[in-house]
Amino acid sequence: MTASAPDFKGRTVLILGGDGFCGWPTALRFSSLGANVAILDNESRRQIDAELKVRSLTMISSLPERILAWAGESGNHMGLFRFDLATDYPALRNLLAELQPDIIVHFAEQRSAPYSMRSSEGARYSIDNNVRVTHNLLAALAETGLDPHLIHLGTIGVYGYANAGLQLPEGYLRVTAHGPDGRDVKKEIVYPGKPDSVYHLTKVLDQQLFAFYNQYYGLRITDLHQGVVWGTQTAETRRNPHLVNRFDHDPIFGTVVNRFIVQAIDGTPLTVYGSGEQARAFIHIRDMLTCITLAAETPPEPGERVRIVNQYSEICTLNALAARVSALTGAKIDYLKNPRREPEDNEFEVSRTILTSLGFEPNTFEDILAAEIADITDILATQSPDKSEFLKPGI
Ligand code: NAD
Ligand code: USQ
Repeated sequence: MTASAPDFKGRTVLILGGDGFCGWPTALRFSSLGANVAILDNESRRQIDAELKVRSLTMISSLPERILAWAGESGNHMGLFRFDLATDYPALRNLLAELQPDIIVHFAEQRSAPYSMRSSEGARYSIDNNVRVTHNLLAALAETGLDPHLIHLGTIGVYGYANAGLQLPEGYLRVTAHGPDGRDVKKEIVYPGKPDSVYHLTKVLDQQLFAFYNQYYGLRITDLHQGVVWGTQTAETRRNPHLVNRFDHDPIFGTVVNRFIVQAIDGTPLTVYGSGEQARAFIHIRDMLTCITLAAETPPEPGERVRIVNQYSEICTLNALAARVSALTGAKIDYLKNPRREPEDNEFEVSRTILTSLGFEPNTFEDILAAEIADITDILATQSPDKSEFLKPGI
């Protein structure tokens, strides 16, 4: 945390994907810190919920209701724009030219690895949507000549999870290249992507797009390589039932910590995939907000290469995580055949120099898991009308 609360008064912040799990609380946070906030979302995620016949366990209000409730609570009016970033380039270009944002936070992608791997349709949609959204945005910034700070939510999964004893750097790798003519050249390259899903592949492709538009057009970009997000409520989403954040628990969009918490509350066993020795990086949603505002306060200098920042609070294995949840709740643990193709006993060391140097102090499971379980128990008691919707075992 920084010593004093950041101040974004007078700054215009555009949140792409501002109806989502990460985007909605981020929009509220920037608004509460004084920024003029606009949300752009095509509500595709709500449509995917309907397609998959799943829903957030919290009763999320419609986007206009959310915006209205926030105006009532805070007196701050957020702009709302609803169109598809992948297919409506003119609308995007015109909106940017009109708003002239100082900061753009880009969350607007299909973010589920299982969704991208469940069918060729899921894979094609993930590539088509994510790559086109990112490229349309970059092309529109180049065309309009605007110079906002673009903050993208990327993923630690771009590095792959089997890093064979190497501590993962923040985006760039120093290498000595052995040329075919026998000469050695030292250089820094973007860490070679090793995605485990088509979704993660889209983030690897995003990295190349960012590198090109940064080098050619001088766009100022921060790419946050984020771990698995958990938790749900933030200081702002608690202020009114219409502001509640989404809580995904299904096997496609529910991330593992939130699934384990709901399983424990529901009295069903925790579903550990495979050996459970997979190590992952995790971050609570409130820490995510701290990191995004820290990044927003410290934009790259003009001419600086894409700033790649590893964003997580803690690394642990799924077994360690399940043991913690079980110790707090008495939940049993089930080991299921792993539905994913992923390394199951990876060493995983990831540097986090930049955020630490900016003053980020992470919350760990030790610090906040028990309180989060209690909190989610309370939220679900009031927010989840149909308890039978709770986790079904399986993938
Ligand atoms: P989410 O699915 O809840 O939200 C994404 C939002 O983007 C949705 O509201 C969706 O409607 C919107 N969107 C998607 N395509 C769009 C398009 N073409 N035009 C306009 N809007 C569009 O996902 P999330 O969990 O909030 O994740 C947000 C971002 O953060 C993603 O890019 C994801 O890769 C990244 N991230 C998430 C996590 C996590 O654990 N949730 C971890 C690391 C990184
Ligand atoms: N897992 C289980 N049991 C479950 C669900 C998942 O053991 O019930 C395991 C998975 O096999 C995997 C790990 O938990 O090993 C994480 O899975 P997840 O579904 O929680 O998260 P993941 O697919 O990695 O994706 C999430 C977000 C994605 C983001 C990524 C960050 O959905 O948008 O990019 O976390 S990272 O993992 O660092 O790449």
